[in-house]
Amino acid sequence: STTTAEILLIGDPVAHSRSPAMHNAALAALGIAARYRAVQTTAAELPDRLAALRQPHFLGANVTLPHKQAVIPLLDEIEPAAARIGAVNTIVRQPDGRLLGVNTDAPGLLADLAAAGWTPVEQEVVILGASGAARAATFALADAGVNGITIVNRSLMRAIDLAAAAAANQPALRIRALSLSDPAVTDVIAHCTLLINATALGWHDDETPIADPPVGAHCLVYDMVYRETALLRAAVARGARVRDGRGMLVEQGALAFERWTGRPAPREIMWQAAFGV
Ligand code: SKM
Repeated sequence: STTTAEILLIGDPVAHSRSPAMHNAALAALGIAARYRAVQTTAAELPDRLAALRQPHFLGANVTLPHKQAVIPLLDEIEPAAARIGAVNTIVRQPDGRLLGVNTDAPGLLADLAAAGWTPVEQEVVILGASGAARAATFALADAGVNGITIVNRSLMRAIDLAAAAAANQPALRIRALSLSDPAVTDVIAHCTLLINATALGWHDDETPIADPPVGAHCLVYDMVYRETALLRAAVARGARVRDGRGMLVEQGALAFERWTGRPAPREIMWQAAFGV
């Protein structure tokens, strides 16, 4: 008997994810006999889950919160870009069973910003958060050549760590770290041209890292959460342009799909399956 090829989504929680609908539609559209399945996985279960992924019928996996950093020591090889970011959201099983760690969040974000007509020239960026998603955004935007980046986080230590890592990689970049409670945050936000929410606030309720960010009308406010959030509503009220994380979900998924299957991803079909009415 033959076993259907499989791709997993490994995270906790995973029930809310649009990835299974999105990827299964793409696999079906291209006639690829494989299925994509979300498997809720605790930290304690992670080593066994990764070991099982070495079986021949697996193409690979996506990794989501909170495991993007924790999977790294469990993999056999990490692509340089993912190693720099320190977060893996895509695992590609090699023909010999070795597991390769990749980050498609970073290029996915840049692709979606480009689709929104955004260019890195003269950009002053504020990133909210310092977790794996914030790290992907910071390295992606630093490499893209923005003017300056400020990382704003509840824990100043983690923001400083990320700023130092990005600065070591791009000595010409102006980068700084601020605590969310620092009064200077107001001024930095008022002058930024791109504000990104890379915190988990807004995923599972109506929380927001900043209740009323004082953004100007020249600012693009980008929320990685893939629906309208309290942050985006506040930004709209201030006249700013906004974009939620739906495009990024499709782009990071498309890039992962191309790595697992070797085929161009059907992005329109993926968008419709994930977010079409
Ligand atoms: O990086 C992505 C991940 O590949 C899938 C995902 C989801 O299904 O919600 C979210 C992001 O973490």
